This record gives sequence, C-alpha cells and structure tokens, in this order.
Amino acid sequence: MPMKPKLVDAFNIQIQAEFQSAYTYLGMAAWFAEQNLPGFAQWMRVQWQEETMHAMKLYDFLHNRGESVSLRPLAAPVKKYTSAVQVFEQVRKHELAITASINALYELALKEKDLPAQIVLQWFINEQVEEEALVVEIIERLKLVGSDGPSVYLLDRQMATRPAPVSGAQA
Ligand code: OFO
Repeated sequence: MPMKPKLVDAFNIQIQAEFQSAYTYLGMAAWFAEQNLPGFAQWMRVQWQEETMHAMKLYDFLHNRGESVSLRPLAAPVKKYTSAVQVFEQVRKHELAITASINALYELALKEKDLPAQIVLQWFINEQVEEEALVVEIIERLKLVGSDGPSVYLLDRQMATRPAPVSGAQA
C-alpha cells in the first residue's frame, strides 16, 4: 500500500536528520582524536556507524514501500568544543531533538493510519530511550572523574571497548 506523500516527506527529513547525526558524531570523533583521547574517538566512530544504520533503516523502509528516497544536504559539524563533558552535553541535546522528531513522525504515522510506518518507528522510539540513558551515564562518569588525569585515561580506555553495531543496515 502506498504511503501518503506527507509521510514520505517526513521520512526523508528524518533520513537527513539521522545522517546529520552521523556526521555530527564523526566531527566529535575527530575532535577527540585531536585531544589524544582515542577511546572517546572510537566510541564516537561507533556512534557514527549507529546513526548511519538508523538512516539506512529508514531508507530501506521507503524503498521497500515503493517510495522515493530524496537525500538532502548536510551541514558541516561544529568542532569547537571545550571539554569532553561539553561534547556529551551537546550529544544529549541533539538526541533530545531527535527523540522529538521521531515522536512527531510517529504521531503523523498514527494520523495517517500507516501501520508499517508505526511499527518501524516503534523501534526508533525504543532506541532513543536507550541512547538518552547511555549519554546521561557517560556525562555522569565524566563529571565524576573531572580533570583527574589517571581516571580520564582509564575512562578513555573503557570507552574504546564499545562494540561496533551488529548487522549493518538491518540492525
Ligand atoms: Fe542517536 O539516534 Fe539516531 O539519530
């Protein structure tokens, strides 16, 4: 069953938002690498992969529904950060905005009575709960270690252990 054009447009805008998230986190990965925090840089590279998967999940969904994917331009990420905790505060802010856009998209899918769209978006709603919790945990840990060098070093090593996302675009 074809999707309503308004819903297709909203999915395309969300694809852009997910790729923008990926690009933003890749910029953060570069910043961390430049601060000699390779573990945090690696964590952000995994996050970049995760966000690319989110975009591709929506991209595949539109294709599977026989709809057209219209890719939009991305903005250059800001790379002027002052501390690791400030980076993660930005991540939190960004993820809250993504949660709001996913929720609005879900509301639209409900309004348009598009059941497959609702189901795919439920996955995203759950994912946002996990992402927000994860980021808050990292912010708390960063606040706890403060500027204590050895603790920052240990935390950086721990951040490096984040596994890569499991199964490409299908996750
Ligand atoms: Fe970070 O969840 Fe997608 O954007």
